[in-house]
Amino acid sequence: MVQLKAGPLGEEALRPLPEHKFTFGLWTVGNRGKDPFGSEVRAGLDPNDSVRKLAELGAYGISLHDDDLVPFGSSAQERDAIVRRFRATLQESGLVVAMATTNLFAHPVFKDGAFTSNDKQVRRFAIAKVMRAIDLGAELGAKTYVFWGGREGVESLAAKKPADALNRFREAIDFLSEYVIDQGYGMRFALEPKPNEPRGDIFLPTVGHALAFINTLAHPDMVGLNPEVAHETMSGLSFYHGVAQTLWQGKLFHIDLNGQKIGRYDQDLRFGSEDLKDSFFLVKLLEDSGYDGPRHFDAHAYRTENAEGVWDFAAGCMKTYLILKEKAARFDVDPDIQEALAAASVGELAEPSVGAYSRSAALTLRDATVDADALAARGYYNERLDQLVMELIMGVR
Ligand SMILES: [Mn+2]
Repeated sequence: MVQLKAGPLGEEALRPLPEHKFTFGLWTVGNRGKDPFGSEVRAGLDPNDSVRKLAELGAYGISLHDDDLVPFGSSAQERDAIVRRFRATLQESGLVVAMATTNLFAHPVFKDGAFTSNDKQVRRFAIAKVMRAIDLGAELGAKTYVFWGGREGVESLAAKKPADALNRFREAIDFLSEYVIDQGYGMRFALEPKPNEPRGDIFLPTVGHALAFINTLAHPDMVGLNPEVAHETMSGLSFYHGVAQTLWQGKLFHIDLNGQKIGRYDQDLRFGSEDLKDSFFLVKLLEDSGYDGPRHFDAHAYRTENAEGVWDFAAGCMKTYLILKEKAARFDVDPDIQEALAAASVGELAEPSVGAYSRSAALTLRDATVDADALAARGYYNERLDQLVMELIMGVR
């Protein structure tokens, strides 16, 4: 076996630091283990305690829904007192609020949707709630505002005309874009696709649907994506490919990292705990791409865990990311892997196929004789390449 220059995966390289930009939703470490079949198994956490503990573990920041910090229905006075105390905790701990979002799914008023409820009064209430939540996010310094349309969907296909729903979704995003511009907040929006759960079918179900939707908006430059491992994986899609295309289109504004088995309910498992190979290439992609946004974990501890297990979960998300980051660096210096990449002609895909159009180039190409059988005879050595990747991930090289 080749001995690589890169050192062992020492504790130093695997210690999370603010510069790694790891962030957690308040709702993630605050998850109390409730599921459709059982009640809470853990006590609730004070958001101020969560901030202090995450700072201790080496996180960079947190994210929140409006209601995670300020309970639904709080008075203006209560809100201000809560926010004042929270800002003081952030300042003491050094954590930032990297992203904010709105809870448009928990209250029964949103049972038919928020931006796409058939009831116009509900739609207006939802947009107003988002404006107040954007104000809160701006006050706390959030630069990215996420839209996850959890209730924007149907069980009965007869219940909503999809084109009307998409028009109302677009109307809401366009209106809120103007609000952010008008207030001078300098925030960007990130849409978070999901195929189903809690609705039977949700609008903008995948990265592809959401990217196409952005092109129809009044301020497409302000709007990108917040893709999530679990959501694309639920659809049976490669999250790595989804994120790669999002980056290619300049639309990776934020990312939700977690773990998920294909075809299951939304599991929100610890990052890297399921598809290790897709997670490895995801981390390599993020690190190679120059993406400098938060590495945001939207997941929660198993329902088996007590309060202690929650912090094992949080530390595990960050440690796995850093291990995969180290392994991604080894990928680039492993001579056997580099040789296998060359044998697979990976670099050749970066070369233009035909170059710029000219009539003479086109006719020469069209009329040239090609020995397709000779081309077909070559191998691409993908077996050799993939085995080496697996050996790298499994820790034997
Ligand atoms: Mn999410």
